[in-house]
Amino acid sequence: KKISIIGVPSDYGQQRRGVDMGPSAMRYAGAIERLEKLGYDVIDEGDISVHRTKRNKQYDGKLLNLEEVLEVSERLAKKVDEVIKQDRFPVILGGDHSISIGSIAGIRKHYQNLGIIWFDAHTDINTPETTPSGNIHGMPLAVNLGLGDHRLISIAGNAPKLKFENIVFIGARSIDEGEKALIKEKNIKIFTMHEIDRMGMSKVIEETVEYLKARHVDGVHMSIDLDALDPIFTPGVGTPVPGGITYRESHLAMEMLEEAKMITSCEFVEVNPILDERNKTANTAVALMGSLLGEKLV
Ligand code: DIR
Ligand code: MN
Ligand code: MN
Ligand code: MN
Repeated sequence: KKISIIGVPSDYGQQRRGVDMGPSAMRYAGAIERLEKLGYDVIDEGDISVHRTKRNKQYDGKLLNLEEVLEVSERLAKKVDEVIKQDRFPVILGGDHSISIGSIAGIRKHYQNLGIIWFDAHTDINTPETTPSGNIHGMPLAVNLGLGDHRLISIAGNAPKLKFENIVFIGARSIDEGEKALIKEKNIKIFTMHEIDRMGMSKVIEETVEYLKARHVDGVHMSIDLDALDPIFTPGVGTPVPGGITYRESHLAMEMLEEAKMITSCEFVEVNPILDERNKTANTAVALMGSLLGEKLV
C-alpha cells in the first residue's frame, strides 16, 4: 500500500492557538518513519498552505473565520482528491477538526456510499443555528451532511457528501443540546462513553464494523480527534473532557479496525503542542496511527 501524508496547519476552526503546529508535532513524533517501518511506500506531501490573516476575536452570531476555513477546505479537498487518484491512502494531519470539511469533500469524490467513524469526545454536528460558540470545528459533520453555510456545504461538489445512516460515533461525552436533538431525530449510530463502559471497546468495534458492512459502504474514513482519549493520555488538546477512552482501549479499536480491512483514509486532529506535555499527545497520535495501519504487538 502507498501512503501520502498531508499536513493541514490550520487553527481557524476554534479559538485556542497552537493546533496549527499539530502536523509538525506528529512528524516530530515519527509519523513518517513509523509508517515506513511497516513497509509502506510513504510520501510526505508537505502542508496545505494556510494564510496567516487576522482572526475573528469573538463570536458575534456569525461563523468564526469562515473565509479562511473555506480557503483551507478547498485546497485540502483538491489535494486529497489528487492523492487518491494516484492510488495512495491519505493520512491527514490536523489542524483542528474543521479540516474534516475539506478532507471528506475530497475523499467523497471517490466513494459513492462513504462510511465515517467519528472517534471524538464531541459529535461535531452543530449548525449555525445550534452552535454555542461559532467555532467551525464543532460543525464538520453537519457541513458534510449538507447542513449549514451554503458555501461550506458545496466545497468540491454538491451537498450532501454523507448520509446520516453511514456515520458511527465513538467516545462521545460532551454533546450540545442541538446536536442531541439531531442525533435522535436522524437516529445516528452512537457509542458514547456509557456504551464503551458497558459493552467494552471490543464489542463496540465489532458492532461498528457489522453496522457499516450492513450499510454496504464502499469506503470508510476514520476521523480521530485526540480528545476522544482521556486527557491523562492526550493533554495537548483544546477542549479536553474527563472520562475518556484509555490508551489501550484506543489501540484495541485501531487494531480491530485494521483487522477488518475497512478503512480507506484517516485523519488525526486537534493535537496542540502548546497545551501538551513534552509532545505526549502527538506521540499517542502516532502510536495509534501505527496500530491503525497494521503494527502488531508480536
Ligand atoms: C462544541 C465543541 N461542541 C462546539 N466542539 C469540539 O463549540 O461546537 N469538538 N470541541 O471537538
Ligand atoms: Mn488568502
Ligand atoms: Mn472533533
Ligand atoms: Mn473533540
